[in-house]
Amino acid sequence: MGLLSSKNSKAKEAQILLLGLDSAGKSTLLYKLKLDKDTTTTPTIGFNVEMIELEKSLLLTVWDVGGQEKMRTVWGCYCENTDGLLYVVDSTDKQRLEKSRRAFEHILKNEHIKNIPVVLLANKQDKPGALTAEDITRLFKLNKLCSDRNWYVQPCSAITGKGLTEGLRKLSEFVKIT
Ligand SMILES: Nc1nc2c(ncn2[C@@H]2O[C@H](COP(=O)(O)OP(=O)(O)OP(=O)(O)O)[C@@H](O)[C@H]2O)c(=O)[nH]1
Ligand SMILES: [Mg+2]
Repeated sequence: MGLLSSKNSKAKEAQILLLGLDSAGKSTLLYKLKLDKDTTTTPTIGFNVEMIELEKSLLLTVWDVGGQEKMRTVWGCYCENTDGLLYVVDSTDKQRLEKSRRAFEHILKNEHIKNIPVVLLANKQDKPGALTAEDITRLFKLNKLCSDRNWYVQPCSAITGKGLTEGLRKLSEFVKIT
């Protein structure tokens, strides 16, 4: 189920959907992972897509869809054929945490991503006052919301790069066993 197609006899390919509110840091982290350098982003209208080879045996195609209000209405269109969801939260944006939680809860109901594994990235940990992974687990009520799937919360910073590979690796592990 989890691994969609084989490009050759060795490497498997998986489709990863990268979602989260606008300004959560999706594009910054995608390009940090892909290019290992800092990029200046502009709000994503539409999507970015990049292939990331985390290990020789698994090629990830990561779809980074814009998170602005208008874009959120089309998130559902990107869910088909998805093997894993990366959901990015700005851990310092306490005012919009509930909005982010609601958007997350809504997308989890999409039938195409029913039961697929989720890694929630608690981003912007380099900033003072960032909520911890434990805070976000509790505030998002993840035990309840994700009781039907594998899930994990990874603290990270798209600016320093800390935690990004770990988050992606965790999702890859889940995708392989799903
Ligand atoms: N300090 C800090 N700033 C970050 C981090 N990640 C992203 N940012 C900043 O947050 C802003 C928004 O980042 P983007 O990557 O464009 O956000 P996005 O989620 O792609 O937003 P949309 O495309 O509108 O959905 C930029 O100014 C980034 O430099 C982080 O980990 N730490
Ligand atoms: Mg973006």
